[in-house]
Amino acid sequence: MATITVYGTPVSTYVRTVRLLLEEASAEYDLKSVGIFNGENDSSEYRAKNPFGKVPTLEVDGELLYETAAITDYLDTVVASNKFSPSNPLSKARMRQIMAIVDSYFYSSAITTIVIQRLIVPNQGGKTDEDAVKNAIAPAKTAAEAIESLTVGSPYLLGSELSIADFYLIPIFIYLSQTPEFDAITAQTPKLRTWWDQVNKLKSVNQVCA
Ligand SMILES: N[C@@H](CCC(=O)N[C@@H](CS)C(=O)NCC(=O)O)C(=O)O
Repeated sequence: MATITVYGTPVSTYVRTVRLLLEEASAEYDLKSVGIFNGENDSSEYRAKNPFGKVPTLEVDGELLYETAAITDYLDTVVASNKFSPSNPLSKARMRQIMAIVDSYFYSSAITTIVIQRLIVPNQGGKTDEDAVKNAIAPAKTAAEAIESLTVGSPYLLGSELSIADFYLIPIFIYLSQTPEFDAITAQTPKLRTWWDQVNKLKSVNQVCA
């Protein structure tokens, strides 16, 4: 079996996405710490692995792979026999659509703005930019409602089986649900609320996101 190393910090949502898949597949792996709040991700040593200075990066038997969509696709094939990608073409397209919505719209509004401003900035002695938070609510709500319209929502986003889409959205909800904006953003997403109540209790979620 290949030796799998994940570079990144356990608090990163995208690192959590990769680790959720690995835990659900019961795969062995090492996590090598690369901090994102102390500049480690910006070091020349790390940029040699990932030129964008983002986490995670995966190393498998000396091969480096970055970008979470590529990493999860690869790992799903090699450690999970494609268990986390639906075989039905439309369901698979829905999974990719949800992943792209997280990448392109949800992460920036929910994490880069709301979560950072509400949970990280005050924790580091700064003052929340209330205008930035207020302006991020509408795009976050649009993203949540778009996913709501694509999801089955019970028990998992695409139905009876966990997929990579769940691994993308769970880490976003973990943090967003700790902010006062969560209720407004999910006010019109009852299926996502039900989904969240269920996936929140998964053992892998407790292991990776605690
Ligand atoms: N497109 C990248 C995004 C990864 C990403 O944004 N990671 C964040 C942590 S969740 C990061 O490395 N942030 C550090 C920074 O931007 O300096 C992927 O899919 O892996």
